[in-house]
Amino acid sequence: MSPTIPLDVTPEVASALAAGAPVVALESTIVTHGMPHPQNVATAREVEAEVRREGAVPATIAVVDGRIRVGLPDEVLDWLGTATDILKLSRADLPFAIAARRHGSTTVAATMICAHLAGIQVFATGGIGGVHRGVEVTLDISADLDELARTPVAVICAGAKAILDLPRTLEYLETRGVPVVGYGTDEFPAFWSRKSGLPVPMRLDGADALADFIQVKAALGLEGGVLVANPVPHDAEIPAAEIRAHIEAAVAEAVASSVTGKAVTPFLLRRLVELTEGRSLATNIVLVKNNASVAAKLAVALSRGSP
Ligand code: PSU
Ligand code: MN
Repeated sequence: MSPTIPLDVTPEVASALAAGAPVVALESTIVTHGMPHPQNVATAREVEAEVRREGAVPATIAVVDGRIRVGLPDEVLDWLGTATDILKLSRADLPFAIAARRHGSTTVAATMICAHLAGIQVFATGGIGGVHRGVEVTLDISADLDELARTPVAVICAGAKAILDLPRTLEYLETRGVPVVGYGTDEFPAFWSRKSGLPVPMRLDGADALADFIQVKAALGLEGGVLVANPVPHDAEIPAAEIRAHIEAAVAEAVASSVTGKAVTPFLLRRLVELTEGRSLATNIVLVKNNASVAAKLAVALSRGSP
């Protein structure tokens, strides 16, 4: 007998989904591995509030005691914010955490999988994982990219993190047939910076245009998600020229200290907060909230378009 999926959806999220009301999925790796305490928990709450402000229901996702939780009560979020035994889950280890009854935070890839299982179409994060610098040596390509190619969830982000090889990240997404949409921009944003120097393959302005695009893609029977690249607001950005040297220093340190695998992204984010004296964290917080707001507008537009 095959086991049933251990999926716990909060009553609020479940009734919104049943009514066709807008819901936005949120990830939890940003809480456990992406930001320091207490900003991690405070940001998660502000992001949820942003989703509500735009008229949608937030559904933060994590695995607790081997059960997928969609919608997290305050006390669980508080616990995640300081716990040290939380696995960083992607596609490969989501079933491990469930079978071994472990706790895990969900990355972009795992959040997409869980959101889709719950019936959620829209998800906001900070920046997706991508092709790492030095990929010729390490072959480090985030599983987020392949997930975008297979799971039908729209991911709103501020581009890919600028610690990555952005030209190769875009090439890989193109190869895998993932639509990368600039939201009100012609240029692919670089997480902390609004500009990367790289054009986006397509641009859409406004939530209704995004919703139309997603519905046409679904009607064509095309599998996979959509990556919506939404630049950080002007007043919060760190221009690329200012952060470049810090990124290069952090990447060199990671190589020198033999940091590999899942530890790479958390290491680089942490070092950048130190090297920028907190500025990169402040920018990260603003961009996640900005993505949550666009995601909620998109979820609202999609719910209007649904029969
Ligand atoms: N966005 C942020 N901070 C983060 C992440 C996204 O602002 O920490 C996380 C996401 O969970 C993403 C992960 O999936 O970083 C990428 O990890 P990796 O490079 O190991 O795939
Ligand atoms: Mn990796």
